[in-house]
Amino acid sequence: MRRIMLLLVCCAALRAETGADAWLRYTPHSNVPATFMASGTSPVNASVRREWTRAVRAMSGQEPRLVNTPQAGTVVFKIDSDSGLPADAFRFKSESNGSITVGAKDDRGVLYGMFALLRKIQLGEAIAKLDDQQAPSAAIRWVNEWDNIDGSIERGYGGRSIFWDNGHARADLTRVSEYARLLASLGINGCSINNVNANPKLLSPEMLPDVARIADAMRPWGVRIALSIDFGSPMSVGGLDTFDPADPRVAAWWKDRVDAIYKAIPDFGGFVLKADSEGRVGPSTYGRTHADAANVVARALKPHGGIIFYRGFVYDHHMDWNNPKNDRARAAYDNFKPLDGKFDDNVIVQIKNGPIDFQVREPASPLFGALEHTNEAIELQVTQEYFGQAHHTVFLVPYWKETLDFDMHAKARVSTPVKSLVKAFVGVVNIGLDENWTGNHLSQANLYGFGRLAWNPNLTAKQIDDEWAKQTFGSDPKVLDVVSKIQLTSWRTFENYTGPLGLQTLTDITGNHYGVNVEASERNGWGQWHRADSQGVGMDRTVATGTGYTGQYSPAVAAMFESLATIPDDLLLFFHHVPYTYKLHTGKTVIQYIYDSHYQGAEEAARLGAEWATLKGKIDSQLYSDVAARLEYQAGHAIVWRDAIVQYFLKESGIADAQGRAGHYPGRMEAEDARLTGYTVFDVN
Ligand code: GCW
Repeated sequence: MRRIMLLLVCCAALRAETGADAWLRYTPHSNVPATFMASGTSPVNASVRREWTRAVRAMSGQEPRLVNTPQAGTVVFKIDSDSGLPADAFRFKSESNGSITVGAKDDRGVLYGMFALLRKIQLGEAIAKLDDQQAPSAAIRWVNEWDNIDGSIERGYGGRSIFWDNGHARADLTRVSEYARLLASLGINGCSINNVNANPKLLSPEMLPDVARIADAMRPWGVRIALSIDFGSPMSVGGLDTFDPADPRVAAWWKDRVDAIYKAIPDFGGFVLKADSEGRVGPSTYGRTHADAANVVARALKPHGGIIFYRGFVYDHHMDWNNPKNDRARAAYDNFKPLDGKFDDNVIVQIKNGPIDFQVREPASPLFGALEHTNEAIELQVTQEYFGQAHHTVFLVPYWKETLDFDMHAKARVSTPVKSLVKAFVGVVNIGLDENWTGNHLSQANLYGFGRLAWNPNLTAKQIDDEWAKQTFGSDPKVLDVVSKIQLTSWRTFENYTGPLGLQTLTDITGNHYGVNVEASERNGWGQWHRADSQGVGMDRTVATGTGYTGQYSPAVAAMFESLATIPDDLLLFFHHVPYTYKLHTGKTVIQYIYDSHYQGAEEAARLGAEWATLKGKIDSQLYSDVAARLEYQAGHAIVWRDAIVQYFLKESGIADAQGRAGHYPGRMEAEDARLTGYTVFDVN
């Protein structure tokens, strides 16, 4: 028996790494507890027993034994409703008889405690003397998936939907359960399963069995499901002649629909609503407010304990770019600040990290500091829409940390970093059917990092990367060193070649948001303007001479952004319009910085690949080659970005690059210089 087990462990180690296991690889470890106790009949309790068994088997090659009396080395999973712990929290305790108790108030807390203990073992941390308690920083930790019911995903780069195909829930929902398991390992407790650009059909009675099947697949992992809704549904699927939130028939329709959902799915989480934004209908059709819209739905959910996330991402995408006072960055605050205090208590306003739209660098949204009597969630984008999609490697945790740690000075004399103001975390993930979920294996770190920050935003980017890398790649220090160098520098590298100094991502704004397209972010209604002309560059968002956006921050923050003397260089052009010859705090001119950062960025992108190449033979070959190919591509694409942006600013400014690089393209041949040889002409019929 023992020999067979060892053989199994060896086979597991030799199996190619598809990435499907992500950070739950459970590689062999010593001192894995051999016995355990776990009771309870809920689906979550059953997951605890199953997962523990699976993990111990894989890590030790032994079958763990369920016992009735704790002994030395027994792990006791215990639900104790009188533990005094908050929901989802857990406690580890090494007992005098040598057993370890993983205790919590509810089954989900035990599940999270179990994953935390497994993480400790995977990280090689000692588990002999435990006395530790962990509670999540925010009670609500959700992911949003922008999946359409035809199986496509808006801004998804890891394959087609795991949830939907051809208008229905997939026949086989195994991947959904596996995804819920990954989410549970991070403590994520909710998942909305369809695009925020919502298909109203999902609320129709015919679709309810499909939705309920998905809920069944996620429930054993403590993940409640939610739906994105379309505000016009009372009319489009309900057959009413209105969707006016003030109309009692509309309120009754929402109540009926919600009651029906809870009948089929008693632990349903709630809704996500994108209204009056990017062509979605909303309360403005009837001259009503966002609070009216949110509350009519919230009141239907309230008796069932459901919540509604109302997206703060509301702006006019037909804004006149000719008017220098127009500014998309102002939109969230202008729309929601006047409604502060008017939302019901089961409404959460879901706010993107920055005021525009997941650009390469943005300041924290002023709305975080401005809403004092409204529940707030931070929305972070895990899927790399503006970050090279699955083709470029960008570890986003350092960016998110900057926002979460940014002090909004919302209260006098007390520090109020964003992480202290939000009640909920939402990550837009958009994983897909690709075996490794995210397309780029290294992008799994972003999902991991989102979940860890939602649980504990005080973790550092380095801690998160270390944890992820060890669980994903094992403990070889050389491998860990390389992975950490790549991940921790990748955001700055990407920024350097796609939009430094707060220019935002200079990409194809009106299309796929992927390649370089400087001009696309100008002279259209979408509002991601950088205002570059022959004299200077940057959006003047000051109160003194610009759009007044800085005035949306508390006085201390506003003053810092308003003044050229105190604005951080990294955000200069987000807040100010300056001549190209303007000198940064470092003394370098803006134009020279634009040149230098792009050359540096492209060089660094090439270095990522060179670093990775040193891992050949040290990690699984399939994983190695897949990432190597992506990094090689990234290095090439970074040159394309560099040359296009540098050329654009050289032409606009007419100022030469002090280092003589801009405008010269060694190794490049112009199309008109090309000559064709060695061909024959023949007629095509
Ligand atoms: O950035 C934009 C995306 C849209 C998305 C929208 C949103 C789902 O390009 O694809 O729509 O944000 O967040 O609602």
